[in-house]
Amino acid sequence: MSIARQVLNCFKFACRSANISCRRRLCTSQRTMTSRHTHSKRIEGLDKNVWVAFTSLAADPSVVNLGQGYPDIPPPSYVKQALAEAALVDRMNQYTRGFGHPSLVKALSQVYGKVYGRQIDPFKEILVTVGGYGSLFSTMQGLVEEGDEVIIIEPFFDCYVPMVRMAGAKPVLIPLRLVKVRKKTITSADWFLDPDELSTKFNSKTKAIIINTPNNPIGKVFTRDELQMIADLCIKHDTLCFSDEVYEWLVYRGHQHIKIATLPGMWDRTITISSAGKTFSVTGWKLGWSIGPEHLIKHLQTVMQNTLYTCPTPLQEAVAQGLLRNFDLMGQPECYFSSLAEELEGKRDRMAAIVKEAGMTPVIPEGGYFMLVDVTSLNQDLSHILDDEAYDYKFVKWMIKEKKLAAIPVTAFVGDESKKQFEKYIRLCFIKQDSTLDAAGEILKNWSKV
Ligand code: IK2
Repeated sequence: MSIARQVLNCFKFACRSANISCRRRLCTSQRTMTSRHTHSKRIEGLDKNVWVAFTSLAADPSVVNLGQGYPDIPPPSYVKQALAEAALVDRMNQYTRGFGHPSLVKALSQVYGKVYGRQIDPFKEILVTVGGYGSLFSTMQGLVEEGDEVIIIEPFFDCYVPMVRMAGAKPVLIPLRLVKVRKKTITSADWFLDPDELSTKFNSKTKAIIINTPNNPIGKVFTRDELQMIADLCIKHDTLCFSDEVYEWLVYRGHQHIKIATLPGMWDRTITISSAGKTFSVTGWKLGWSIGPEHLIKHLQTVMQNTLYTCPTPLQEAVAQGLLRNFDLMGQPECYFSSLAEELEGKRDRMAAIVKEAGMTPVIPEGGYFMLVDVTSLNQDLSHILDDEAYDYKFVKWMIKEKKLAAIPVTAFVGDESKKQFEKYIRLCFIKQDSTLDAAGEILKNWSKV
């Protein structure tokens, strides 16, 4: 065999072996990947998410979007201006204090000092995080552990259950129940928490109860008596309370937002969560905060310093400016904390009228910017949709496709056992420009026309 031929054969052999061993290595590595590197137990069963599913469906510009809760009205110009100005200051473009930019935590302590009627230490009793979500996450990770139980009131903001599970604890659900009264108008106040039923949910494993007032999605504003009843149980069973109050300023006439942390004996056991996104109609800024006693907040701070470390400095500076401006205006009609609620009350009433005209039944919210709507009376037959999903999921998907109107299905906010109770409800968001509400009105007016 010529030298050239021998060299060629050698080369072919080398290539073949390399190929085989490469393929073998690939197979072995694939086997290893599927058997060892699967998801962690912490996230098991948590892959489905209503926002991921419905935000993409509503993204089509021909769809009128009353789904996810964000304003399409402009935020106050002074917060946008403050952000632009902050970005022009060089040091504002660098990291700031991890637990909250000093000017923001000071502004928060000023505003909330007035609301709570107590001094709030800006550095020890406040943590600034990435949105209300970040506040909830650091609360759950910092204070809840394996074997704990956490009581959650249905319908609930959907991330509570996954966050409790990711902390290794068990969510214990209790539904709000609709008082059976024959009335022309149903409001969120007609949904109540049965005190006897709630007391059966507390036991020695109960670490905390999560409350949300004003509530998303139902719009219920818990009364002082209801909060006192919850507080009594927390004190009796020595549990914590996580109070999600991101809609704290959005309360309509005749109702009052009360902070459970201000009830006797509750400050020491309560973390209160709020959001700049909801306060100033800037949901894209994703800034939130937790307020509570130092002995609890310090554990949330530990989570923050080891996960996200800090939040964007210019955004924090702009929110601080917005808070200080409105602190000076508190009690006056121009204060955004109250003027936004006034503006929204008109939109709420308009939305309710539109929905009624279309033959559906609204649940008039006392607070927040969502309205539950009972679609039972439409008798929309969806039996041709074979998906194994709750009626409201099918209804909203059908409505987006056929009617070009997006909403959120309410069973996304409840556990399996309560799905039947809520599957004929959809949630509409009404913090929208009049033109958006008009467009929704047109769709609903022409509902029965093909
Ligand atoms: N807590 C509640 C009760 C919320 O509603 C939200 C945000 N809203 O979600 C949009 C929707 O329901 O359509 C949060 C916490 C989270 O707040 P943030 O956006 O500041 O993270």
